[in-house]
Amino acid sequence: MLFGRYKKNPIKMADKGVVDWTYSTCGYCSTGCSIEIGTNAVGKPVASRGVGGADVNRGKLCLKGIFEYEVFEAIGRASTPLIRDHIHEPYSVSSWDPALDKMASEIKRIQATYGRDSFAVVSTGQILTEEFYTLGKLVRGAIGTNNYDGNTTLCMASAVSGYKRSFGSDGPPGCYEDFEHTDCLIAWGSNLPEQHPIIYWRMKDAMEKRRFPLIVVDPRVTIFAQNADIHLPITPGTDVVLQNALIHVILKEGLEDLDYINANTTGFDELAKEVENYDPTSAAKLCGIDEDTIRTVARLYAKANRAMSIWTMGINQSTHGSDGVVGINNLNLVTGNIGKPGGTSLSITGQCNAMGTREWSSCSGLPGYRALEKAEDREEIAKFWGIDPEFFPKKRGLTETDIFPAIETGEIKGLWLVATNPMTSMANTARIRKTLEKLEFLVVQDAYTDVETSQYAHVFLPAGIWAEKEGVFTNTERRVNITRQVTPPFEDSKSDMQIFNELAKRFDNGQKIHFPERPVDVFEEMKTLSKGRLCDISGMSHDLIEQERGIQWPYTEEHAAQGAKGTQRLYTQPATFCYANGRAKLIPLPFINNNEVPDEQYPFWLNSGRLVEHWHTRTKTGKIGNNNKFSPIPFMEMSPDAGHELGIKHQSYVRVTSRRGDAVVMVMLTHRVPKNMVFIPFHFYDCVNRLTLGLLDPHSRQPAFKQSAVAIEQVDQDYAARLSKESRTY
Ligand SMILES: Nc1nc2c(c(=O)[nH]1)N[C@H]1C(S)=C(S)[C@@H](COP(=O)(O)OP(=O)(O)OC[C@H]3O[C@@H](n4cnc5c(=O)[nH]c(N)nc54)[C@H](O)[C@@H]3O)O[C@H]1N2
Ligand SMILES: Nc1nc2c(c(=O)[nH]1)N[C@H]1C(S)=C(S)[C@@H](COP(=O)(O)OP(=O)(O)OC[C@H]3O[C@@H](n4cnc5c(=O)[nH]c(N)nc54)[C@H](O)[C@@H]3O)O[C@H]1N2
Ligand code: SF4
Ligand SMILES: [Mo]
Repeated sequence: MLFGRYKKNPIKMADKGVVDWTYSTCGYCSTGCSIEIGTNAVGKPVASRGVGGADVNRGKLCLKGIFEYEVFEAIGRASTPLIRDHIHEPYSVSSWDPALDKMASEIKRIQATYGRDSFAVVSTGQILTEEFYTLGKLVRGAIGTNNYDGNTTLCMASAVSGYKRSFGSDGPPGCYEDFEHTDCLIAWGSNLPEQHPIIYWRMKDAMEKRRFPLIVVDPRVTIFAQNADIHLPITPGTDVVLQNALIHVILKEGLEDLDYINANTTGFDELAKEVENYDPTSAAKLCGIDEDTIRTVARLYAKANRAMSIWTMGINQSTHGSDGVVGINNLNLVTGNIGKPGGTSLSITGQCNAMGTREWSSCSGLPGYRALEKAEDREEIAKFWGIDPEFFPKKRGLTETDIFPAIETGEIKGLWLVATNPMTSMANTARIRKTLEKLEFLVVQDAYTDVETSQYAHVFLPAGIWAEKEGVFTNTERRVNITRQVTPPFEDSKSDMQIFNELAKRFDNGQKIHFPERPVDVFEEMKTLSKGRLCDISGMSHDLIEQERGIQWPYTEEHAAQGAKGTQRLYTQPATFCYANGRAKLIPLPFINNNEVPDEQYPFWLNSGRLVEHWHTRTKTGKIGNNNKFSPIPFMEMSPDAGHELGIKHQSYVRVTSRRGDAVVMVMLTHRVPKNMVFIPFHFYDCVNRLTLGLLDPHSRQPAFKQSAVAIEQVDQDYAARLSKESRTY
């Protein structure tokens, strides 16, 4: 194909020899782009392209999707099971049966010696929904430990908790199409252009057609903030103060939607009483946004015909994460902006299938948004699986962030990690290292052997990745989309579902419960269990999903019979919230400042997050040249003014210290951060999470990854350069 100046050096697209394209859904972020993977004559994946007719991305992909076909055969792919008795010995190569036998017998030994809950399981937001459902069946129904959670506690837990508190259930009510209808958008703690580039493109596209004001709340001057009409550089961890102050102004000026409030909510008087305390003059001192701007934004939002809020980790990863979500919901309920086109409260999800785990993994309960706390839910699922309901615990067990401390105290002795890498992604990794070393038995199930946690495992199980398997993901807007198998699992690795099924056979209940082998049969079970639930998928099928390029739940059999599209929005009718009285709750949010804040000894805020080119702990993007080349080593954003005061030069190395540990990084002087803040991407091993404190939110148990205090000192440049090179695992 030829582009550009035909006669002068035309740009020629490389002919990759694609003979076949297979439909899939991108396996990185929760945007949920439809993607096709091209394979050559010998079946090797050689290209990716966006799917034109897909509503989400309309042919586009970001740079992770474009190079995603390279993840299959990247350096470090795990090819065979590995076992050893002690973590200081080298691994031996194993075949599957001995590895799974060892795993089952160690789980049984630990449970028999220390009790059922002494073996814990931590999973992910990155396997297929059919795999999540199967893992839940195995853990809840056969292994029977209550200490089972996912890395979503590091990610979406506050959104889940906030939705449940406000609306009576999890489930994002809005969709991307809301950008087309809104008259005002506030984005809270979200770096959309880098972290969800295609959602950002949808927003920009809507804005070009019909200009609406954009307000970005972020202590950093991100690209998003630069493109905003109003940027609110909030003092870290104080979003709740700003939310209360906005509602204060709205109520003082009579801008609330009283009809909506009266028909759809409870708790208005209590909320009104609490926000009395947050007049803009006092609030400005706490949240760092001046009082006039608070008033301007409150008026803009409340007077807009339709106003919406989106948010991501700047809200969720905070000691007030769950409150921050409730605060956004309060703001939308008070202004009558839920369930309307362009009027919504939309959490932007993180991982490709963080929604799938919320709906189907049973981590926090039982499948299909059922709760362990409800006897009828326990009975229904036990009957469906063919086991005794008494096998289930009667309330939820520990979250990931409580499982690690329970290993420290000796309550938990064994752990199984499925597709997550806490040695790099949890706060205070020195503590995590000691914790992992303390385990009697650790299993790591990952697609790459060089994942840092494998240093501490007794059994390593190699898993197939993303489009080596078939099944569905749910994206940010509740859209279920399908991944077809492009290529078989790498060498002797197995799909996660095959691994779960094989392990199930080794447990008594596992023999009683039916574990279908084909993803499509698992999907049929989920459909049956979803009937009448909020996340009803009973009208869907794998084929219909591919044909429609994704379908938004709820999608019932009646929807399918009528040939209807999926459901774009929840709570569109009056009083249809999930509390028994159909009303949403307005909840007062008193603010207590419990963060670690900068002081004389540690004078900088440490903020952390992500970059467009990298995915999390870099097991994937660290090996893809066209991603890794943009930031191959750890670096830190620092303001030129702070650099000048400390005599620190652009691109020199510094040592950053906190009360937990230290890290050496290269400095990028930039006005993206204020003078009293530094920002370090969390993608690198032995880097920012050596420093973070990770205080927990009381409702969601999500860590405040974005608020710690650090000091910065000069280091010997040659020594630091050597250290930095050595820290590059690939
Ligand atoms: N390229 C790429 N894309 C990704 C990912 C990735 O690793 N790489 N990961 C995916 C996942 S799992 C997730 S969860 C999402 C995360 O997506 P985002 O949350 O958008 O990304 P982050 O960079 O973690 O944080 C967003 C912003 O929060 C700001 N922030 C810090 N403290 C505060 C605060 O107190 N208040 C407010 N209002 N803002 C604050 C930070 O300055 C930062 O700019 O991205 C998803 N998309
Ligand atoms: N400081 C700081 N820390 C943070 C954050 C932050 O903003 N700041 N963000 C937090 C957030 S939001 C998140 S979501 C977490 C993410 O933290 P992690 O979940 O630990 O990060 P990943 O690198 O995505 O780990 C996923 C692992 O699964 C493997 N994998 C991928 N696909 C498959 C598969 O199909 N099967 C199997 N078995 N394995 C697979 C990958 O190789 C990788 O090792 O990090 C958290 N940590
Ligand atoms: S925006 Fe997200 S889903 Fe879309 S191609 Fe990029 S990483 Fe994949
Ligand atoms: Mo996340």
